[in-house]
Amino acid sequence: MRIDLRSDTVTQPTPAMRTAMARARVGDDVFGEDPTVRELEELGAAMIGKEAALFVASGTMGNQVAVMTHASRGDEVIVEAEAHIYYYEVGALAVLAGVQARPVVGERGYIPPERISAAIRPESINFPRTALLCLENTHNRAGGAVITPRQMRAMAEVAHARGIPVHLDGARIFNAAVALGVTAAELAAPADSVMFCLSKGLCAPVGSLLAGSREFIARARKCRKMLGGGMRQAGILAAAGIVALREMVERLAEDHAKARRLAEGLAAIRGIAIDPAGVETNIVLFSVAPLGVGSEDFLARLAARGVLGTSFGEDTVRFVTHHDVDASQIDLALRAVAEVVRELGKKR
Ligand code: TLP
Repeated sequence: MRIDLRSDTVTQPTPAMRTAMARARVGDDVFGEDPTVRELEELGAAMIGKEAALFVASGTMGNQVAVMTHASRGDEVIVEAEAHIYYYEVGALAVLAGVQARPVVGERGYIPPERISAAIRPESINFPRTALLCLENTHNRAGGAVITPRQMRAMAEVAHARGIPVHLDGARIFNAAVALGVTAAELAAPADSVMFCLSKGLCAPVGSLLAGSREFIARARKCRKMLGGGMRQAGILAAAGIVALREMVERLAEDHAKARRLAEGLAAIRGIAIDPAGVETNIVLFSVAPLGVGSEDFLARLAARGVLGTSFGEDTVRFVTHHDVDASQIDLALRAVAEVVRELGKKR
């Protein structure tokens, strides 16, 4: 038995994707001649409500290309203190974009506007220029927390009022949209650029899109090329992305239902600390602190029973539900957790 709850990135491409990939018409995308990439970029731009989009190799590449396009070396970029772009991208803000991050602590991914306002640098010979505000929806380290359109607008407004553009890391923007019952375009409207992933809950094998104005995307295209992201006959990959956007968005609600089942099951196990009400999408965070073990130790015992998760801190574990685990496997995973808890109880 192997139940992989490490991430929605582990999803396999669907049979429809493999068929589309095999049949894709392709060309050299650096010459702008791949019709399937162009179709994906147009579809993605329309669905996210922006003028244009750019197919990139990964969410990380999309985020970093965005920062490089918005900001210059030595600029400062405001990020939520646990945002992926800052926490999980190997220091790329510093290394690739050459910017300095200004982390601001948020509440479940939402940064109260007055905290954003306070972090914006006034003009001074001593200060870097605040060049960009980065937001994340859903917020990964906040446990897939959803940020509403009203909150998105409130955060973007303070930046825009000071002439600062806004980038949205919308790796799981469709999870947020489905959970809220709004369109992804509505959520992305306050942002000047948005990155969203095809390779997470939407099950495409590879790729993300960066969207924005036509002028922004033209400049971003050069940054992508600089990073080695000009992918030639990328239509093979884009074909799966088109299926992801056309067929896989609405079903994200099923992943959310499975996460809820998982959260409620975990809440019923003594020794697991979780607030099921905090589970809004497909990410489930819980603490094993009451068991007196660290998350790595807990995960190793769980892996020995075929259930995989990731460590999200000393005693925090993350499970992510997705297309390739069904409700019965969620129940099996819960049984394995209960067994590990029993085993640890005996040890003490
Ligand atoms: N996140 C991965 C890990 O890196 C943690 C995961 O398993 O959740 N933005 C957000 C909000 C993300 O969660 C991720 C991936 C990315 C960007 C980067 O996407 P990739 O992995 O395609 O570079």
